[in-house]
Amino acid sequence: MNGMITTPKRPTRQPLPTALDLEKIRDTFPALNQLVHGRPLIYLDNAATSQKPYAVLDALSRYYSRDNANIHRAVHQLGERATRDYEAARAVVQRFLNAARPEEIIFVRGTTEAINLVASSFGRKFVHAGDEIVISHMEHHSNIVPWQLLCEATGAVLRVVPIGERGEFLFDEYEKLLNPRTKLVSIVHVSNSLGTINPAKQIVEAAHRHGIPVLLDGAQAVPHMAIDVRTLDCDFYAFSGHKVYGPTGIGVLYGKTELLEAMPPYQGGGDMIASVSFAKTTYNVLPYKFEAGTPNIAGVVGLGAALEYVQALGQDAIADHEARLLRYATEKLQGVPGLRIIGTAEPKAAVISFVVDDPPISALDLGTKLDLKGIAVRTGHHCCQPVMERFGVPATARASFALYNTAEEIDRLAAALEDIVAEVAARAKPTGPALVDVPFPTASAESPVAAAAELAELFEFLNAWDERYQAVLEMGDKLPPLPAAFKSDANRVHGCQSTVHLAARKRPGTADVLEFLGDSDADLVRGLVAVLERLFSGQRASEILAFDVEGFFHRIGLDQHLTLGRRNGLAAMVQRVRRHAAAIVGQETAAVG
Ligand code: 7TS
Repeated sequence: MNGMITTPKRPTRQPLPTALDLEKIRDTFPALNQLVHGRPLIYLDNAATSQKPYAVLDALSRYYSRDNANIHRAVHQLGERATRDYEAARAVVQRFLNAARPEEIIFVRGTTEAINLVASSFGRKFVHAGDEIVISHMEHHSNIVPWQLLCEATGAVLRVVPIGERGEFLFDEYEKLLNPRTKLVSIVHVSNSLGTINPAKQIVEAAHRHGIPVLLDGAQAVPHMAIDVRTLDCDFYAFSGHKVYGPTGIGVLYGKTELLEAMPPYQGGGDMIASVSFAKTTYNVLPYKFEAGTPNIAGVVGLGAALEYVQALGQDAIADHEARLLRYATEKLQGVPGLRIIGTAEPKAAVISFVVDDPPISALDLGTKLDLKGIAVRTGHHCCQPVMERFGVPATARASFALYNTAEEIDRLAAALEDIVAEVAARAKPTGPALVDVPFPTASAESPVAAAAELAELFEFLNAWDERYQAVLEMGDKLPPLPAAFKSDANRVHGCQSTVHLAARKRPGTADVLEFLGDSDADLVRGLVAVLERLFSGQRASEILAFDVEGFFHRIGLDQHLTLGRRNGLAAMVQRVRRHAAAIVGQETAAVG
């Protein structure tokens, strides 16, 4: 188990001049003070979600322990207090964004729901067949898929602004896409996968010259810079509370009054109506028209506390500190042999996506190895598959910084990466043998059940996840590399974040024995391939199909430690093996029948 709040405090060296008192600030974020795999946590996954200060935790606790009541309907004290705090938080958000009116602030679950609200409501009213919606190539999936759904429903067309080599927004290409059919522009303010800060004001101005409204996805902008929706003059602005030190499950859609007034309700229910009869229902005024049902009251109160916390520290001081962190980290990471940063546009927020090309180390392995050193980064496609495809990589590792990160943490990240690169380079493998030499693995035991019992014995002997992880890696290390001829498209297993190939055959001279070989560019996945080979290769197809493989992974505790993406990848490999087994069983049945 990971240690919770057990470490003596790590000194917070501040070699970068900063107006923030980092030592004091870090004390107000309890989650930062813990051991992970026996090392002090270095949390660099802030673009996914940030940690929470006591100011937010206390506000949540105060609401639930003292003021908990439903809002807008109670005549009693608690209801009045809850309503007052909820609406006070709306005023905090209004000031935070410099919106003209509190009614322009709609509370939603997060950025994703804010964009879906606009796609659904604005889309229903204003978008028709042949119309166009403009997004960019660097959008998060939550600013792609809602528009694709709208296009499918209406016959509208999605147009995509390309991005350049450095991950920059190609403004000229954007302007070329604007035309009388364009009904909305929806662009990310700061990219979560590249860090690019887009020229939001100019994007809005160009669209407005054509009378086109603009939505800005501010999920990654709000934590890093002061936002003024009136200076930007955007029509909609969306952000999530949890990325700006607030609670999960709460976010904001800002919209200009005249647009929100013109849009139909998003969801029907309590609080969003003026009157209901079976003949006709009339809707409540803004913002309640868009806030059906009991909202996330505690979340709203917590979000208000988070934004006040950020403003009290000073958004300029935070931006300045993060800019120094970004410069320092960029310099340090560029010094790691074989490491390549993806996304080098100017200006950029404190987000660094990177890959290691030489020796090739998959993003998944980088993330897993860093985790074992107590360093939390994100790996994968970051919900930006088109960005990965644009840069020709399956995934990146991403370090994303927050106001509480320090230069010392960056030193430790760089040192950890150097160690990982050196360790992998030291055991670089020769290229695979010629095809004719390849021995398909024979059965490791009498049956899959017997093989599983042997594996379970090994894993049950190892208690901690890092020991089991090492055992899986060692098994992967012993896998012979897959010959290039087997790395065909047909053998590629899709659904994994890393590149995985699996080649199978019926063993010559047998009726129903399946043998297979696999490989992956990620050490952990290669280990999982080795586990599957030990379990199944050389076994009878019918026994493979009868074996409860999910139950086995649960029993040895692997499934709890794999992320959803990795579990999906493992499931895809298992499915491929089962498909080959089913094909053999099918042939057998066909032959018999
Ligand atoms: N837009 C951007 C630019 C984002 O980065 C994210 C979340 C979203 C929208 C969706 O926000 P949600 O709060 O509604 O989920 N980005 C990430 C990330 O980079 N890693 O995990 C979540």
